[in-house]
Amino acid sequence: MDSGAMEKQAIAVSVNGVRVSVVQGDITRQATDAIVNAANSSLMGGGGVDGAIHRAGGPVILEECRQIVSRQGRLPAGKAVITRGGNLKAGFVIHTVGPVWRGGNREEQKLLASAYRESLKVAAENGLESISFPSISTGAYGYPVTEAAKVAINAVVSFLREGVTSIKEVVFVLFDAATFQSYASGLGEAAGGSKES
Ligand code: AR6
Repeated sequence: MDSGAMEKQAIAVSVNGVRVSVVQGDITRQATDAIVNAANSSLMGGGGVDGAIHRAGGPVILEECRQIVSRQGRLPAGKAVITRGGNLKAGFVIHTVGPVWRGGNREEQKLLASAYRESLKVAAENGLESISFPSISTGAYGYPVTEAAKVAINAVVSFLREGVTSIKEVVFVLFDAATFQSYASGLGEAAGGSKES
């Protein structure tokens, strides 16, 4: 079965000419120019979406992550770097690190928003046109999903409204139904852009 057929499509909106949509599915199967990895500061792989991306993309990703860490050290929360995508359909992986949830008063919101913004900045600096995001920090890192969805969508929408870049499409790819619902409602509420469907 084609991976597209397995995706549950919710809504798509247009923000400053950029299509922003929410689907339920497996981000490793996305054919956008880049997919974003919810990594940890070591960039050495892990569980969750990180493990899935390294498994699907193959050793080239880890090799490039090693080079990045040897050049610039561990990647702080809220920052992003780019590697090739190896065997993935996506040509590139943008690795970012979300905050660990510690109750909400430890700059979690700021760091989560920064993870989305910095990933978009890296995509634009590399002239990429399409990018897929997972739900950063809401798995192992424990960020409550409803709040994370709002932060994620607001960060993306405000970045896109600030100016035109190479980016033409942003897709949130959510693995499970509850996370998908949170992002679908979040996008419906937040984006004052024109609705496509
Ligand atoms: N496609 C899309 N989303 C996925 C996939 C997939 N293939 N697999 C899991 N998810 P998590 P975090 C969802 O834990 O909270 C890692 O070990 C998952 O259901 O992957 O940022 C890293 O190395 C959840 O909704 O990331 C770090 O140590 C979301 O992705 C740590 O976990 C994020 O869950 C990062 O934790």
